[in-house]
Amino acid sequence: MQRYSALGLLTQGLRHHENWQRVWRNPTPKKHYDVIVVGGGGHGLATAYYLAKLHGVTNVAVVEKGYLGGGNTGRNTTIVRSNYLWDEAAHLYEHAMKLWEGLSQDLNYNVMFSQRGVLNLGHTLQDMRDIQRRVNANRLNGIDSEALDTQQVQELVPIMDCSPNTRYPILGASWQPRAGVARHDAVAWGYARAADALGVDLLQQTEVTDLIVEQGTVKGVSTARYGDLYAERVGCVVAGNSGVLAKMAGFNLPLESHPLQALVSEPIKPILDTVVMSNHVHGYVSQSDKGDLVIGAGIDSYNGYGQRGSFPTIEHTLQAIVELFPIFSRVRMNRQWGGIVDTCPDACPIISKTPVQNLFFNCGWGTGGFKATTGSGHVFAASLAKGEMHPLAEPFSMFRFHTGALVDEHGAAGVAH
Ligand code: FAD
Ligand code: PYC
Repeated sequence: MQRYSALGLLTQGLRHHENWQRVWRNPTPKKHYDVIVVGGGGHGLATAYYLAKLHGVTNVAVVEKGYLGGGNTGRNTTIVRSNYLWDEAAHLYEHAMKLWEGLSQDLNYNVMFSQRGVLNLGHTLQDMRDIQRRVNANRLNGIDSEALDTQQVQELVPIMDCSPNTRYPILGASWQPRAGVARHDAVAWGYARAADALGVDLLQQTEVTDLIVEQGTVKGVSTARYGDLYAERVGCVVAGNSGVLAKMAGFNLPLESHPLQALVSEPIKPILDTVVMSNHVHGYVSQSDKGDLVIGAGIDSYNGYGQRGSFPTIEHTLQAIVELFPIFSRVRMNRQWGGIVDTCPDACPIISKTPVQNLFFNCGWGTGGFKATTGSGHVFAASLAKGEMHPLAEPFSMFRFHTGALVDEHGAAGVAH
């Protein structure tokens, strides 16, 4: 497992600061772009980077209403894995995983991708049957995946209570050794810096207030800060705000926006060197390189845009985590926050053309899009450059909700919905 020295972390921190200052001053926007990407999260920034790097499309603006990476990209719990059930999803997430494996070198920026493995626990016979089914499907797709029994789980995580008398006895788990975590702000900064170096305009504090549509074709965006900006193609990558942008263009998306919460503890000595998730008990935990326990919950069941979340959800998660890890019962919480995730009925994304010509959407990643940042940006860039959807994106058209060709990944979503 990769670990980082204190000096390495400090250097990385200074580089973040340096990049923040460099990118912070917005360039003077052009009036006309080849592509405007709305949303400066990881997916939007990755899209801009691959457009410039792989397709030679450098006349690109990323228009972000806040600061780069300040949405879900900077709020997630950084779990990266590709153990999805259905071929369509498995291919897309495994494509992303392969890009993760070379990302620090590609960007010349350490995104601290650490392949420390992810366990998805099973607590009932039905959980174990679902795990076995998914592991088999993963292996048929060439994805590293194993089904472990209680004893094997205990060996991997000695501090977890695997005894049979607990409230949620652990019957086993799925295990993906190549899965892990990455540093989420470094991912945003790495892509931003590389896109900036290739000539992409990064326009922060610039909210898109309307989409300019004439005779069924998008012509550009109206912004609060710079007025109208025109483009040949517009790609919207705005996560929980996607429904709002779709409404501007005159159509609806089958998305719900829900708060999803996480928290970190005070930093403690290294104690957990893998990622433990339990969909059944609605909680998951890893330990960051700084030493904090990174803990996340299931989604809040109500719709909302408040980036906080409700107390009962996080209380339930902490009860479950303490049941699994009694040793954590006296660790203090440091920070708690929420993000707004955009969930689709089949727990899969939308990467798609829309009823408006030259307007594309990439959204619906819900609770699981951080791991897809690389692959999503890669296939969306190809789609925007060519005007045709990349083959890996095809199954995720918004029109699947008309045809019924859903890709139901609720079981692999990893987080309770
Ligand atoms: P964002 O990072 O949200 O970027 C969208 C951007 O669009 C924002 O910066 C926003 O300000 C901007 N925007 C919105 N409206 C406008 C507008 N009108 N004009 C201009 N800009 C606009 N996924 C995993 O794979 N693993 C995890 O462990 C994981 N944990 C999570 C934990 C939490 C608590 C949360 C909230 C999410 C988690 N996720 C996880 C999901 C993951 O964070 C998201 O799916 C992913 O980050 C989405 O990236 P994005 O770039 O599409 O969205
Ligand atoms: O999709 O693996 C995931 C995930 C973990 C935490 C939130 N989402």
